[in-house]
Amino acid sequence: MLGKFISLEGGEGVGKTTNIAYIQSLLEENGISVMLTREPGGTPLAEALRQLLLDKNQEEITEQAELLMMFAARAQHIKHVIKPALKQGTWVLCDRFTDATYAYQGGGRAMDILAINWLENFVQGELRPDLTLLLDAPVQVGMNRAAQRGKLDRFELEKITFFEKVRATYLAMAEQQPARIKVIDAAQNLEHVQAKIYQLITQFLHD
Ligand code: T5A
Repeated sequence: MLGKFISLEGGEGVGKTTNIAYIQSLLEENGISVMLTREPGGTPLAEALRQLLLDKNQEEITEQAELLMMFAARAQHIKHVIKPALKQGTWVLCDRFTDATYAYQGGGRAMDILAINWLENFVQGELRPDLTLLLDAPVQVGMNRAAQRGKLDRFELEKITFFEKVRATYLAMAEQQPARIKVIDAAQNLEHVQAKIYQLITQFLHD
């Protein structure tokens, strides 16, 4: 049996990292073997690309280079980590995946969606998440939480309007693909957020 592929999405500071371990524990309580990973990243080369992508103290990265680096990291991640795990029956829980490219590069940077779509098919073939949990909160809520955590990375220095476009793109995708993308109100306290996650994961396990 192939493992299932679950991704976690949302804007800056909405709580993806905080909640991923909770989802892992819910799945493990049901006897499922789970691997946690993240994008960009997940392999040594992809993590090196992540460093370059998040580092604000370097030459300006063109939009095209940024998009290609995201997919270069993803190609490594899929071949060396995600597909082998799914093949073994391990479930993959990924902090961001290609929806982030549509939201940040497609929405935030207004890059050509057809180019993103072509790269998605080229790099992933048929691979898509089986379930995506979209943590959604007003931009300022997430930015305040991210700021409390300390130093801001290259993306977190973007203007509010950029993140408004990211959020709107995520919500539009959720509306277009309601069977896969489930929206969670992440402005609520952690207890509420995790109660909703519990409900969605339980439902997914019984479908
Ligand atoms: N990117 C990524 C692209 O542009 N294109 C792509 O294709 C991909 C894959 C990656 C960056 O790369 C971009 C997007 C990103 O800018 P990242 O580290 O994955 O960076 O993403 P970030 O959003 O920067 O991750 P963060 O760690 O900032 O946000 P999280 O993980 O969503 O938030 P988390 O869990 O660290 O929580 C932030 C703070 O809020 C508190 C937590 O305790 C923490 O202090 N918190 C709450 N407080 C109150 N109530 C709640 N419900 C809370 N939930 C969390």
